[in-house]
Amino acid sequence: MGNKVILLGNEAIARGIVEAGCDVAVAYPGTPSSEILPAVAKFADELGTRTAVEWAVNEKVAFEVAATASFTGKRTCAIMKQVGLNVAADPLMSVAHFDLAGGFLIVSADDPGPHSSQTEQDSRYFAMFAKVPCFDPASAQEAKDMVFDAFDLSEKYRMPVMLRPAVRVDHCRQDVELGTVKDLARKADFKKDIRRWVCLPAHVKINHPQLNAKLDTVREDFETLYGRYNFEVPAKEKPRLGIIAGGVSFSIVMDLLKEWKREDVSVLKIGTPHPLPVKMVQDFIARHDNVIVLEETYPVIEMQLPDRTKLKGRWNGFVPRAGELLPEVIRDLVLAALGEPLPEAGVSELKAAIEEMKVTPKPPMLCPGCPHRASFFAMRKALPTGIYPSDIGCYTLGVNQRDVDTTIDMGASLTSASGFYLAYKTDGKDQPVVATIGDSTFFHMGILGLANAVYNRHAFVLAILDNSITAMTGGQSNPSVGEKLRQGDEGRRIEIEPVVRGCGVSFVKVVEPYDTSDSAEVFKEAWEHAKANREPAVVILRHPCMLLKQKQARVKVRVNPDKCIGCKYCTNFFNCPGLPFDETAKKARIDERFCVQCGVCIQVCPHGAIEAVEGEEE
Ligand SMILES: Cc1ncc(C[n+]2csc(CCOP(=O)(O)OP(=O)(O)O)c2C)c(N)n1
Repeated sequence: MGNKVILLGNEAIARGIVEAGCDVAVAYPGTPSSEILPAVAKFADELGTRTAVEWAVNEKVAFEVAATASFTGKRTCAIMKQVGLNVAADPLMSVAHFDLAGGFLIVSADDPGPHSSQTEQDSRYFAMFAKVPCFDPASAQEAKDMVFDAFDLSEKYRMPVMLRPAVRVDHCRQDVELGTVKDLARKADFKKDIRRWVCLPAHVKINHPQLNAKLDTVREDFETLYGRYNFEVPAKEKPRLGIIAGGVSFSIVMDLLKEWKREDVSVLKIGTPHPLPVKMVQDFIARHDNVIVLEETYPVIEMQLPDRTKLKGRWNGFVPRAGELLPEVIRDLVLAALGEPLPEAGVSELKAAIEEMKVTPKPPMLCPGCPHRASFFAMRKALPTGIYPSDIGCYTLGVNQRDVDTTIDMGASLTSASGFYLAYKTDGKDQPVVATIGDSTFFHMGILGLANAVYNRHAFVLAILDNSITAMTGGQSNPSVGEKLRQGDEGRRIEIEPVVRGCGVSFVKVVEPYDTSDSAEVFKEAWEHAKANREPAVVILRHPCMLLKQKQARVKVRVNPDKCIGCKYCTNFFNCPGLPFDETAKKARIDERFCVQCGVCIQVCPHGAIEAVEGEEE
């Protein structure tokens, strides 16, 4: 039937964005949303649309660029992960009040669990907070369909609309129906109107009640016109349980009921959790004595109900208040609600299969040959009594070798360095502090912290770990790379050094992190400069990410067993997968499976036990 292909959930969303006639798509990467924008560019290239596709420097910028483009009457979207919406919260709150012209879609991907985020927050809460409608897909196909409806709804009520896919939808694979591009043939036509586009308090006084009225009408629409997303799957027998399920929990519940061949459970699917179709939900509750609510991760559906007395959910703690609703969690909750014992089958089989595979779980680590490892090593060698505030990127994994003392959110390495500086300064103490930040994160939010530190004369060292890529999220471009996504588009590279100098920093040195002795000397010099001049000193450690697969000199190494005393210095302070500690021999060894022959570890061993193998240097 039709033209179906297997797509990743994020690709399905991207395909929906292109087919729906979106003219401007802007994003900042972040798992689990990162695949959406590159797929928008790919489909736009394939389908020959005019869509502008851009990585922005951060989510606030992405949001404002896309939102403003919609003021011209075009369809636009801003894409981010859930914590990205925190960064874009300011424009979200005000643009919600606007009477928009073109459809404006916000895609905010959630990470229940969390798998790769610093919080487990629920973007639907933000939709409630900002008073914007929200769609919550249960599958890849539904996510694609919802993109169309979200754009239509946004244009019907001239307000932003959110799509919040959770990680299991983003990263599932499903056969998805492909369609053609909706040719809207719109021309940008910005109609000046300060009442509409300037968020003065006087205008908000009019716009806020209007926003409330819009929301009431959207709620009515969700009660009546969106039966494809909000519907009941009634029990064939007298129901012993009613389940209200949002997002991907619905798909899991349906799979379980099918597997169990249960006919005594009714399910109410809610695909539009905000504003909640309250009457529909209340009617379902009234017809069931025993009701549970399954939604990730906050009780958003529950909160919007005036009477929760009958509900078993996250609000009253029946459903755990945190964590992903995995199939085994939902299974246990449904059986507990039915008062039935847990069957052993399913999940224990899964556990047995995992055990059979003999997978040894390993914590995430920096890759072998990662330049960040060498940078950290040098920094610590130079300033062993330092405090090391860090940031969000691959380098957060420096926590394994104790080179990361704090992380808060993107850009906080610098501001935390300022905080430490001020705290110690009030005691009259010169405490060495080295902040570490990557190139993408520097442009995302770091520049502001640097300007603040220069202005206020905060003495610390800033190490910019420039691997010329946004590695953590899969290798996207950023201003220090300068590449764009659509074929034929040209970006422009921004060099970090002039930006740093432009912020007023006088000590700026670029070093090769693989040469740890040289960079350690520069770190010492930088700290002396920062202390003497009461200003941040910047060391840029530049070496391409190993994943960029650039050709580099290779040095074959070995551990000389006569010199290795088994002190574990290399394991504790370098922590390379290619250099494990052999607990039987009580000595370090080279694991050829992982070693990339970067040769940096030769500089690490205080006893000179790691040696280049003669004649093997390239
Ligand atoms: C507000 C926010 N947006 C996006 C992310 C996802 N994210 C994690 S690290 C990172 C950037 C990493 O790039 P960079 O700083 O260059 O360091 P690298 O990983 O290349 O070492 C991003 C975008 C996030 N955690 N928080």
